[in-house]
Amino acid sequence: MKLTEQQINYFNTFGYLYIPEMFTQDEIGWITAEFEITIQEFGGGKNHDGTQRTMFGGPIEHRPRLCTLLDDDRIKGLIGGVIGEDFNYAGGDGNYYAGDTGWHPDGSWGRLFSIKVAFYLDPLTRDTGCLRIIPGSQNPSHFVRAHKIDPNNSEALFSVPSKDFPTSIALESMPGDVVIFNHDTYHASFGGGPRRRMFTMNCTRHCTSKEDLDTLHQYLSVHSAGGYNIDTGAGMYFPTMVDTADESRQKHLQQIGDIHDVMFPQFARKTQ
Ligand SMILES: O=C(O)CCC(=O)C(=O)O
Repeated sequence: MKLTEQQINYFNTFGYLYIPEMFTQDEIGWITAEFEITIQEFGGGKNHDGTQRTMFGGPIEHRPRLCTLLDDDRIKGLIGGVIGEDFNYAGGDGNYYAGDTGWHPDGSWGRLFSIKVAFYLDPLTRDTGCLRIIPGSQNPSHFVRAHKIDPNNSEALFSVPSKDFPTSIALESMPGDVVIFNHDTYHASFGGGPRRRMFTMNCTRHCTSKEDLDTLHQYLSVHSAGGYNIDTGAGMYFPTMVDTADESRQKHLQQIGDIHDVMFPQFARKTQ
């Protein structure tokens, strides 16, 4: 998949891009089945009782077939189209969500540094927990950021419920659709049920400048296996992702894998 100039403009302007039906029903069928096995066997899903979110790291990294999402030309074209074909894969989270997720960005880097690709595995509407976005809020000059407005206080500030925060949009979605957004873009979900299934892939730019490398270190001090004090047994990534990687996938694992080993030597990959 190659993004059009208009899609790239859209992403850069509004901070997200929604691709309907990126995966066929057959494909999302196996993706969902693999996700279920993973969250049940690895991610704490067996204990999910719907009162709070169940979340685990590296959702695509535990099973060989899910790892291949990182080899998929559509996914690589989507991510590569916005942050460059040499992007770094940076893990992600798998979830059974329960209830609302308030408004938040995942970062405040002030520039396009990292993105999230989100897969929602159930049909979702504006009343049942679909992703909401404040378009343009990744931009430091956007009114939310410039005036330090917390959209979660919308009711108190404007007598408008948070879920209807002015200018926000509700991205109703079907399984197979995919959303990519800048980590700096404000997003939320309202009205979801007790077992809303969703997983993400995070990626950063490949870094060469000192500024970007400094940012990558800050990023990994929080958003990484080591940052969460988790020993994957293979450094930044869970072993299946690394063990089944061909040369092409390896390019997306190299930079962060190497830096993670230095930052978290207690979890570093063992050299043969
Ligand atoms: O679907 C949601 O609840 C929003 C997802 C989210 O907040 C996130 O991935 O950071």
